[in-house]
Amino acid sequence: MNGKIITLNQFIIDRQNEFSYASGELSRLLSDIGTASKIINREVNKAGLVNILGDYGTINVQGEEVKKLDIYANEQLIAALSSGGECCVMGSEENDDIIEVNTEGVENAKYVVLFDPLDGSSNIDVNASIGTIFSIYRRISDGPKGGTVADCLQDGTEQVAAGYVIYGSSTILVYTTGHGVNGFTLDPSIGEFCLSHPDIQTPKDGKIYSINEGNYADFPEGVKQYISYCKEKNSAEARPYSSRYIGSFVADFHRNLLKGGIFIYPPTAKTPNGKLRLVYEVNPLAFLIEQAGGRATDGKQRVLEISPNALHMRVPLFIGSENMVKKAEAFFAVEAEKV
Ligand code: AHM
Ligand code: MG
Repeated sequence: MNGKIITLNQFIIDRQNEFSYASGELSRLLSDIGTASKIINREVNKAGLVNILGDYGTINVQGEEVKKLDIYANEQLIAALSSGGECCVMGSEENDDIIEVNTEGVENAKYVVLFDPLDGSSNIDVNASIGTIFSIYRRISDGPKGGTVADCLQDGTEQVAAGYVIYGSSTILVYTTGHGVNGFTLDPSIGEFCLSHPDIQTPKDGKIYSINEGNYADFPEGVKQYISYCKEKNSAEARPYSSRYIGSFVADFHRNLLKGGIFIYPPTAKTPNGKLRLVYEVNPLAFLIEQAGGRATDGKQRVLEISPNALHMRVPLFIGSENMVKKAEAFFAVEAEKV
């Protein structure tokens, strides 16, 4: 790079001509998400001060109620997206039902946004990375009001944009509109996301596997065998691989995206559909990994082609470097056939 700073908003405007449909609105929507995430970031950075500033549920010195961070993040995103005029309906991990937008002129709003406002929130108390995940679709309903459940349950292949923000050692926003993947690091001194990771491509092979091995006893046989394969000594194939698992999907995904690796949340005896949610956790990161040259399946089929039947539907997930995911699928398929 030539040292010139390109901010997120500048980048979005420069790339606006990549989408023919309602490009100005989509640009504004992405920019609104960027702004909301800066506000969330500010609160995330204060998380460790909670006992000083006031416990959750209490009134702080400014007379405001201290909210749990995931609730706070949810409210920020809903507020930003409701007032922008581009979003007709939302779906969030924090809300059982869809969030209807009722602002004036909502019948003209063209986009649908699904999000997990603060993923990996069990990591907040220990100062490990957490993130916001978002997914954007075109509205398919028409009518005099806001969007519908059907707008929120489109196949992942219909996404027009998706991304995440990771609140880590730095705060990074990564997104795609189907024309590659770009990452922006927040410069706190100027309050802007600046292009830091242009055109991210994930390695075809990696040396990291990420899975909650504590659940090993409940894993399908094929997954157990794949784990043994990852641990096996084979210097020609750079095995054993390293095991890395933060327990925060965005953080595990981001590391593997940059370094190469595989993240698995398999079906288990206790959770036959895995844990992760298709619509606002899995699909956005599946869109990103495919755009970066990687692969995302439920062990058998491309997750982007699974039709959601409920807002909070779960799916098993194998995501990451193409060759690693294919290898894991091969183990998974052989053992599945034997059952
Ligand atoms: P959450 O949405 O309640 O935070 O749960 C999702 C998180 C993911 O970030 C992470 O990959 C996964 O749960 C970890 O689950 P587990 O603790 O079962 O390994
Ligand atoms: Mg989550």
